[in-house]
Amino acid sequence: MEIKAVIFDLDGVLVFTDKYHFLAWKQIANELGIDFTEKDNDRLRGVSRADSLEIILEKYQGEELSKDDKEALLKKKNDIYVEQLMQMSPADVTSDVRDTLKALRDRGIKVAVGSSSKNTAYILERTDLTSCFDAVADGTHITRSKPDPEVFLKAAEFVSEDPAYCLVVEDADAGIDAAIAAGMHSAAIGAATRSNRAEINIDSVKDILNIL
Ligand code: B16
Ligand code: MG
Repeated sequence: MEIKAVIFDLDGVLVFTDKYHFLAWKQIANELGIDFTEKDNDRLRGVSRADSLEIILEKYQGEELSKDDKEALLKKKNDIYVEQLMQMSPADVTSDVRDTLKALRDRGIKVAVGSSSKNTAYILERTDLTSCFDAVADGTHITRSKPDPEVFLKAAEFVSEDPAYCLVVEDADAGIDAAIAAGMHSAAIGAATRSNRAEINIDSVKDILNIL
C-alpha cells in the first residue's frame, strides 16, 4: 500500500488512558445502580463522552434523567478522568511508540492524531508527545464521533493528504469503521483485532514500519 500519512488514535494506541476512562465510567455507572464491566467498556472505545453515557444508560432503571442531570454526570465523569490524567508523564509512552513516530517522519511520512477525546491536547502535553505530530484532529474539531469518519477526514485535511493515502491505527471497532468510511487504510491493534474488520491486525505500533 502507498501511504503518505499515518493517523493514530490516541486512547488505547499511543497511550493507555482507556484504563482511566474505565475507572471513571465505572464510578458513574455504579452510582446509578448499573453494573459496569471491562466488556461494557469496550463498547465505549472511540465513542464520544456524550454517546458513551447514552450507551451506559441503556441498562439504567432509575428515575428519568433530565438534560441537566446528564450534563452533571458528564462533567463528573470528566473531572474524575482528568484527575487520573494528572499522574501521566512522558514515561507513559513506550519507546516503540516514540521510535515509530520518529522513523515515519524520517521516511517523509506525515503523522497525525485522530482522537474523539476533547482532552487530547492535555494528554499529548503531559506525555511530551505534542511535537511528535504534524497535526492533531480531536474531539474539539468535530460534531460527530467515530464511527463517523469526520475526525480522520479532518486529520487528512490538516496534513493536506488524500484519504486514499492515509493509514489509520486504531484499537476500537468504531474507529476501524470510521477509517473504512473515510476511504482510508486501517490497522487494528488491541481490542479491535478481535473483530477482524481492519485490513491488517498488528501486535505493536512498530509493526506498521514493516508494512509501509
Ligand atoms: P473525552 P480515542 C476516545 O478517544 C476514547 O476511546 C473514548 O473512550 C472517549 O469516550 C472519547 O475519546 C472521548 O474522550 O471524554 O476525553 O473527550 O480512542 O478516539 O483516542
Ligand atoms: Mg482508542
